[in-house]
Amino acid sequence: MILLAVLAGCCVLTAGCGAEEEPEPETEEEDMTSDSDEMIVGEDISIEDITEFYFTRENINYDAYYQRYKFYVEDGKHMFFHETRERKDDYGPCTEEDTTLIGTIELTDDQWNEFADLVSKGTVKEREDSGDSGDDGPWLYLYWTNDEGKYQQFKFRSYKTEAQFEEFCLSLVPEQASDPDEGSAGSADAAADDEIYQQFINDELKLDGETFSEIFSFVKEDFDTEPVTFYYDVDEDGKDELLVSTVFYGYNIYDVRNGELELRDCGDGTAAECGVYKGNGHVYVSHSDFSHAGRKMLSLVRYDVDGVILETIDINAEYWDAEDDMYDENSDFTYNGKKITMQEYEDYMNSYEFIDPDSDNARPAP
Ligand SMILES: [Ca+2]
Ligand SMILES: [Ca+2]
Repeated sequence: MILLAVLAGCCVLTAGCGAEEEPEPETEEEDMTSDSDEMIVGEDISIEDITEFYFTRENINYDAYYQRYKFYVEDGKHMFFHETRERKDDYGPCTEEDTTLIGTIELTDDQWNEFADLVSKGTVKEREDSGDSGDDGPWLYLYWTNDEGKYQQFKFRSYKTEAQFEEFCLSLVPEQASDPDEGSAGSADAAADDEIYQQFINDELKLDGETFSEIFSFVKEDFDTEPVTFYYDVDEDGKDELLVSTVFYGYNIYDVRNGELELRDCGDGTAAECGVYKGNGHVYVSHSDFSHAGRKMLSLVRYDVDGVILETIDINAEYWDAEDDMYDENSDFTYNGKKITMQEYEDYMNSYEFIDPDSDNARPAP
């Protein structure tokens, strides 16, 4: 299936620049290109002269990761290389031993042209010893025939293009790395998945020896209500997963993998209620705590179809001393551990939409 482990540093930044992106209209392009020390790809530098392009994103802090994409020309062929390293729950830097996914593919002309479109109108300037800015990049370098070994530091024409570039790279990885028959069998697969979910709901299929009614009997006993079931495509592969709302602990999310029903994720007590959010161009499974005093914690993970975590985002507010149990400008706000302002916190929170049975593309499960 898709997106075998491509990591997600991407989104850390995609989200990060999401906030910056909007206020920067077209004028930004003009600003960048007016600098005489910069050369414009596709104008000053011919696409045919590109020999290599490196995209690297790295986090050496907690939950360390490393993501590299490389486009290059070899023996007249257009090639794409990708490498993902992950050190979950640990500090970096990641090394070769942490590699979770790596591969090289030959690109079609269409794919290479898409790459060319994405880098065109980007700029190249003399390399600086950038030093460590402490963020996760990306660091971008374009090598071309007359770069003199120094005019290689690349910048996309806009943040939006940079985000599109990462999306494009992600799309290149899965198709080659896994499940080649995904596309053609898509809708038949989806119907087969639905049938399995339906059997489960009807108590005709057990999971780990328990029927649906047995698993969710506590909802009726504890909360005197029925679990609500609905379908939503949580891992963005075009096939829906089954979501069962258990009230206080949020959703149990079920997936079908290789024809077998699996529990993808679920709540972990009221301090880690499970939900689904849409935002930042993706769908995320959340664990949140909005119900206890002194904090609002939201942790988002993005899964691929195999249940591999591609990205995590933590957005937290803490205000332990607040007498009215409300945050204010002086509370502690963080995004992936980095301090942010209250305004930034609210902007992030507002950019994610909680998914429930009434959301767009949610489908009732009878
Ligand atoms: Ca899906
Ligand atoms: Ca699925």
